[in-house]
Amino acid sequence: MKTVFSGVQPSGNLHIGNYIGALSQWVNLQNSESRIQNSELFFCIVDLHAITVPQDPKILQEKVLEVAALYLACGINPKKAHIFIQSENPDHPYFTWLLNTITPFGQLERMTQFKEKSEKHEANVGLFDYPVLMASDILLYQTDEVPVGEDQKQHIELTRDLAEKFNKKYGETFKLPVPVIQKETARVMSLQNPNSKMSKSDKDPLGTINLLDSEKEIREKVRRAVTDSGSSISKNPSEAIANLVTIYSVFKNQSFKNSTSELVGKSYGEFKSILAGLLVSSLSQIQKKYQGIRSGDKLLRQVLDEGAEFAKTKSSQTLKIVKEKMGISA
Ligand code: ATP
Ligand code: LTN
Repeated sequence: MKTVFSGVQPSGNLHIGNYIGALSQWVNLQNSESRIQNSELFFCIVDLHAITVPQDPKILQEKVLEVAALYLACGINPKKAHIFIQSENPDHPYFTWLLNTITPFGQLERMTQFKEKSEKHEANVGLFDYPVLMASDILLYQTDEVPVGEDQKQHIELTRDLAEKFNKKYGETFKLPVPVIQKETARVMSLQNPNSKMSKSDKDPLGTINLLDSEKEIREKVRRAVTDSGSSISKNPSEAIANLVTIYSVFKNQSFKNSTSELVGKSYGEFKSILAGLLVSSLSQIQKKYQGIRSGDKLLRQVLDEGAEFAKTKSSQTLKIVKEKMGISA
């Protein structure tokens, strides 16, 4: 039995980078024939991570439900996967405290995401400890695989280090989880700056296409996406164009190579209008499902309650063993 765990922060609007780097991969894992029988899948909405940078409490509550509904709208099936809200399972912060006691301070100081985020926000202790909470999420379920975008690789390496350290100190307890990162699509870049990743917290709204953007917004953002000094698609497109072709490939469900051969010679203007049309039609399907799910939040609540209940039965088994090994009364 293989366990898969991943999560997204409800810290803003989900965008096509989240979809391409994470959600679409989760759906593929969920639906792959070889896995259906013997996988346990957990997809979490990590609200305790989200509050490591400032959030408006009312908006956060709404975003949690929005992200959960988007999981379903993008194709996560609650009959095949357990969807839950991180803060509804108190084992996560509890285990984080235990793991903190074996985490080297210097290793957290080297985390690139911490360095980047602490330049933008006041660095609180929670932001510093973010990777340990993530390690707890993963290790509590004896996870084998963690499907994520490239930016999370360092956090998963830390998770493996902590698992190994715990095993050495207290005896064999944890499996070592591996990151599952799709090479071609691991890092979708901002439409305005091909050197920085598309991100929920990007201040320039034109850089990010959100899953719930209107047709007008999608067309406008694609039209204004930066290109390069050329005028038509070449065999070896530059970074900015390659990023747009990557997005095209994922929604067209074909390889980057096939997309480039299909598009070569097309003017940037023509390509952009094809890409915008594809995004509008793909995202409108997700949006239709999303509206249906949100119109009956009771069902969503039921999915999240069941997810949390199941998650707790699993995590409590691990936590019990960990506490015994560490000499903490159960
Ligand atoms: P923030 O900007 O607030 O840090 P984010 O947009 O990076 O947020 P996360 O919640 O941190 O989103 O990421 C959720 C998942 O989406 C992770 O697996 C992450 O690797 C993936 N992801 C995020 N941005 C991208 C991107 N631009 N390209 C590919 N994958 C991405
Ligand atoms: N830090 C991750 C979100 C996250 C996560 C996890 C991903 C929190 N816990 C456990 C995979 C497994 C991010 O995407 N920013």
